[in-house]
Amino acid sequence: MTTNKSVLAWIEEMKNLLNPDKVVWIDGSEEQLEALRKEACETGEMIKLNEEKLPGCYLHRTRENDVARVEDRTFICCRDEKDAGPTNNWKNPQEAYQMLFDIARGSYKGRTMYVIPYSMGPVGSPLAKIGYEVTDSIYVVLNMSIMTRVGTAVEEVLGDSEDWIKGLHAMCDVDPEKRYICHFPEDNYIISVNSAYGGNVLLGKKCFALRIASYLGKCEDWMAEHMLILGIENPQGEIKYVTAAFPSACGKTNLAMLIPPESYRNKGYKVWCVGDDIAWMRKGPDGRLWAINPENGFFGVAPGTNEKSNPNALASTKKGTIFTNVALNLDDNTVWWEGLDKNPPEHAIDWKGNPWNGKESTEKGAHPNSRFTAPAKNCPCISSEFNSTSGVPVSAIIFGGRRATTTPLVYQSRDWNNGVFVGSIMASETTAAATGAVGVLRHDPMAMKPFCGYHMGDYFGHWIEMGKILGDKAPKIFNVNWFRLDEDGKFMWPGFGDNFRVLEWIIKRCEGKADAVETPIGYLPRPEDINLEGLDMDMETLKKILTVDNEKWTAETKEIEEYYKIFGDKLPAELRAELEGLKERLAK
Ligand code: OXD
Ligand code: MN
Repeated sequence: MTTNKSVLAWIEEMKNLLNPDKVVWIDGSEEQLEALRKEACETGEMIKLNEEKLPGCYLHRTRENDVARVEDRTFICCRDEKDAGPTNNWKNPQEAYQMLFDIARGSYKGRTMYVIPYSMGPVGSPLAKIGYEVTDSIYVVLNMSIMTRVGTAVEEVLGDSEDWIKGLHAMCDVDPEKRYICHFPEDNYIISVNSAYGGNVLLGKKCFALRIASYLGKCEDWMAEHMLILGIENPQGEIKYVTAAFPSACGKTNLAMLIPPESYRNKGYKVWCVGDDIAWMRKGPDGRLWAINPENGFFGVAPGTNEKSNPNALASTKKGTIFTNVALNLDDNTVWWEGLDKNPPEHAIDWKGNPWNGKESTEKGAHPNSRFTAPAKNCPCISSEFNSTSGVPVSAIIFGGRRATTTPLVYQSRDWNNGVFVGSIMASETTAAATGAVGVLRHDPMAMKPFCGYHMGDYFGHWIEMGKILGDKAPKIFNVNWFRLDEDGKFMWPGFGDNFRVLEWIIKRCEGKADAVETPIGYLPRPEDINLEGLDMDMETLKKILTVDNEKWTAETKEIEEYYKIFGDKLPAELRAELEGLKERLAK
């Protein structure tokens, strides 16, 4: 336990507010965590899985009404409503504190208050930051212990500093009507009440590492982004790093752990995963942009994860993992989800806790947003730099989305500002990671719409600023789309491991070793610039997904023009100029 006065004062405040029977400080020791796992199994909060097949693994089920992030109940509580911007919900901070404290008051009665000191980023890294979360959920403690670095070592690094983030989580009655996920960027404060679903309650992740951190990044000249980080090793042993932003559930975890096609593997190419969801990036001493993954585990979507789509993620879940809302196979006390294999269990319990026969039932066994919380160190392709306190240098930034039409397989932006424009016009068909309709096209600039802790127009401005700070050392910016469909609704690009072929072109472009053609939207590879060795794909299809359709793009610019209106005068002039430039080039 710490002697830090600011921490102790806040914990005292929390004790008085929440009225717990007991306070337990999480020290990060295996003994303490093991005792908590046991306790959670005794109360039914978690189920211990087959120790031989899945050592140290557990299953947890949330309430049926508490299975995803709740964007409509997520608020940015800054003093001036204008600073939250058009893409965030806003509440007045004083009113929000009052409302949330009223909801949480006394709610730990009869319960334990767990105090979790945690570091986002390797403990002691100059790029890392520290938070405290109080919670009345053992599930949260155990998940935070996988997703972040927790315990006494973190408190030692913090010392007497007041530079830390407060996080209050109270399960209360898990009442969806009183569920709020609130952020106070000006106070470094997060409050989450009436939920027990990961994305809403593991406060280090989206709440701190993106919403609060994006605001800190703007104030302190760095970037907190919804991006994976991966390293690509060539046969000479040189590793180049890229970061990539995709909206939720667009295959970010798959790309982060990709296995190159056999022909590349035989030559000695490898991919190393540094992170699958969040990147914190800062200008390094050498002037380049350096990135760390602030997390320590993967909170991945289970359905669709299998031996073919992502063997590395699957391997990561084989020990020390907490599964949430997947099906329980009663025959051998293991787990199952849709898309794991073609052999669903007959004797099972579905994610709602009901008996389930996977061979006969038309209901799903696992919730579409069911998750695994797996330690990053389990991942067979985890980067040797994963724990590096200085991070990794970024050669390229990749944006992408799920677009059935219009957006080609890959293109390179003309320069940094044009790249910021490309990120700002990102749009994607929605998935199950958040509540709401699935399959609807929505704008999701830089995949940050649900995660930017301040005005998105100012956020674009911050990106433009970072370009000036980095100058000619700035990473090159690209856009990819793995999801083009043909007339029959079939994917035109194989995706998964074959995405490596596109990464190869991207790296070669960064090294000045690959050709491209200039088009109105940016630089595209010629079909022959993408290596199809060992892939059964015809040139005609590749040509189609490497073509810029002027008509569709002209329609797109009209759409962008409409969309940009929501930013009003906060839209940087540079982005307006980029849009005008694109319109002119398309008209030629
Ligand atoms: C996630 C998300 O959980 O983006 O990573 O929804
Ligand atoms: Mn995410």
